[in-house]
Amino acid sequence: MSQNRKYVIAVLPGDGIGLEVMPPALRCLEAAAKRFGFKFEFREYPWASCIYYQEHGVMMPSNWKELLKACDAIYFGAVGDPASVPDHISLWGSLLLFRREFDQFINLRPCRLIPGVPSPLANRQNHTIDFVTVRENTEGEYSSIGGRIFEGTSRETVIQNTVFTRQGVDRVLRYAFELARSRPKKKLTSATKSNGISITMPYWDERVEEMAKEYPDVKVEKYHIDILCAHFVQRPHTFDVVVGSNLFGDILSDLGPACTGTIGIAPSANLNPVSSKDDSAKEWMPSLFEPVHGSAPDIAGKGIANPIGMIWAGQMMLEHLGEKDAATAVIKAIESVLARGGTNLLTPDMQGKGTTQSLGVAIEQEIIN
Ligand code: GGG
Repeated sequence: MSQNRKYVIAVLPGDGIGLEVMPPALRCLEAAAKRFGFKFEFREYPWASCIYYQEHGVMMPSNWKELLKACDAIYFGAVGDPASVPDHISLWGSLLLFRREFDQFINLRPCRLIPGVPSPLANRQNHTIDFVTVRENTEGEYSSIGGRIFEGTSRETVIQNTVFTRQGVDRVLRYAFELARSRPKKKLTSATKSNGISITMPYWDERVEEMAKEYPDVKVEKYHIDILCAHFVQRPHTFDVVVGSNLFGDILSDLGPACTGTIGIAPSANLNPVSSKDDSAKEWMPSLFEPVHGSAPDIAGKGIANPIGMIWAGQMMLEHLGEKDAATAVIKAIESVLARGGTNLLTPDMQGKGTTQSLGVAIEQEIIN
């Protein structure tokens, strides 16, 4: 491993609690870099935020792509301030644009029951809950294709299409099958709704069945999204890799962490797994790491947001950059601080009275030691 490892990271804190959870997370990453002998250059930008929009009338400067492509990865906080900018404008002007333009077609969202996190599944503390949601991240229900006609009349009609392409469906399924194959349980659950959504979802199921033939070692099951949500609540310990369309994956990856305690600790990696800086034949497209949670305007400014989702997303970024030892140290630090816990350290989403600052410092100290 090179002695002079340095990573350039685009830091986009965004809005609301994104601005609050980013500083402690950056300190944790700095601590990991120092301990494991590499360096970060953090390039922090105020755009991809509603604050920027209010001043400039757009979410980002025109050279945003160039600035981000100059980086090894993007570290993103949260976006949205519905009081000033409609959510679909802020999201499509930043996060969803990044996913699409950088072809980050995999959205990986791990979910674990971690000792110390108060969970509504307290009676399942003896079970290991450890699964990953693989969300299709560039098409599906998140298409911008559609429109309104007869606006303002009694015939007002609104249409939005769902788009499943063979390439789009197959590449997310391939990734999920490979991931399932690499894990001890070797199990893949596919989220569908092919009984009601009669064109796109049967196609999704067909592609799952077709690909399953190549993975005889992976146990495959499919559930309609409604009953799958019920199973997430009642028997989350039975899941391993769960693959879903853009919308279904989004819903499941909030539900999972909520069942195990709090969405405040959940991380997310938006990956372009085929782009590489070393392959000049391909266009470089950076991957993006963010907490699953949004900007949470209801608690923004109070200093009580849980910084763990942001820190854990940083841990996924370390893995992605190839800094495995540093990534292990960060996840261990999160686990040991949570296990030690205590009302004064845990943030209110974990039924404590702690602050973003104190929980962040505790994890940073644990990484240093
Ligand atoms: N931490 C990322 C963030 O701000 N998420 C807000 C959100 O609503 N995201 C929607 C999505 O992931 O599709």
